[in-house]
Amino acid sequence: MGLDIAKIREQFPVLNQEVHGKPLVYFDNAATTQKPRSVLDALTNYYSKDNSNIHRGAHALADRATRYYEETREAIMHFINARESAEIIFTKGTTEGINLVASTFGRKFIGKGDEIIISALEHHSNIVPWHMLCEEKGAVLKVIPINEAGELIYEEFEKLLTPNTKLVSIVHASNALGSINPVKKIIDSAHAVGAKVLLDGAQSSSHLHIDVQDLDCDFFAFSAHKLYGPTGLGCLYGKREVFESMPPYQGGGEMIKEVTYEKTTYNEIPFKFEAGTPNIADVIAFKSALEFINELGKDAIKAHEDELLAYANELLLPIKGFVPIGTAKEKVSVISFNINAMHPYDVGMMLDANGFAVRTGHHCTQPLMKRLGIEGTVRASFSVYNSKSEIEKLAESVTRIARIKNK
Ligand code: C6P
Repeated sequence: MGLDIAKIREQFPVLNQEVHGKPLVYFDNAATTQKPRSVLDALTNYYSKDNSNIHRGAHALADRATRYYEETREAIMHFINARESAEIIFTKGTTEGINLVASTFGRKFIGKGDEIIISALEHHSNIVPWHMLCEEKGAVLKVIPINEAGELIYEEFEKLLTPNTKLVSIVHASNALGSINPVKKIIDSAHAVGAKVLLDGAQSSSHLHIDVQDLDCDFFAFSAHKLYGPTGLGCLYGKREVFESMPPYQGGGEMIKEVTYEKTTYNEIPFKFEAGTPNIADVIAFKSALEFINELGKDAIKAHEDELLAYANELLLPIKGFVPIGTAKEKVSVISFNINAMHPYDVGMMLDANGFAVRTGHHCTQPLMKRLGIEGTVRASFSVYNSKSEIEKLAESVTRIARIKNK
């Protein structure tokens, strides 16, 4: 049996509003998802009952807050099937996770003439940290090309691999086009030349079943806010032996074992990478977001989102003037498009006037837009609380907007 979408929507107070006099249709889920009541309640509960610093105080509140905080780490371990919770580090988001790897693993293990491979589908947060590292170290950044459908060309990836490849850092699912990359094959081939692999899971974590042991990736970075959780929070998974081989990220409280004026010895993982008072409330509330997902079931969520994507394709593709951007065979529930030669921003404004929240522009993937020869796209991205009737409304609006230019 399918999910009861009306019932699910009741859990998201923000969805129940009008925008410009029209019911809100929230199709900007790839940017951030809305939060269920349980997450909002968890935040309020924490601040009204448990607020305390963690891992430090010997009092009841500190003890409770620490327990709840570490329970989220355990929940994430199960969510991505890590071997142990010590392999989960809390960050600000995917961006910080990737920067952490660049600053620690990168600084220690990547040197002059070494190679890092990314793909043509990357978000800026999986390009810029490597530019910064390459500039500092004299390393080389290589880019796996894509075909016209927005699919990575696997054969070209194999040609880029050399004994100098130290890291392959690749997006699991593209935020701009939705393409899902063949990451398992990529990981196996990268390991065969001794390279480590980082997966940018910002988009895949919300749509696909993630099993880091099965994937065998060395790092997996993702953001809580794209998984119905709070903003400003993310996770970086890393294999224990890889994390242990890396120097710390930031220095400060909590990440130390002992400090003298002469010397610091560092704490065990994961604490070695979590300097300072962390984002306690949001970590605790994130557990409620994971429970929300687990209760519905990842498979049921994916089935619903796949159905929405198929329905959107069915209704939108025949519209005269509708230009799909990114037609990969394997996609998460993201549909990027342009209408005739209209500027995506203008289309976005017209959709906004009709109550639709979509993203327009380059989606923080400027090199990808350049590769596709466009300035940007309009992106509608679907989530578990979206309905087929919302897709029908989108198709009606797109038809009306396309007529402006087709007259
Ligand atoms: N993409 C989008 O609208 P942060 O901002 O750190 O939570 O996530 C960065 C990030 C990294 N990789 C991918 C594939 C992403 O999609 C994102 C965030 C949002 O597409 C905001 S730019």
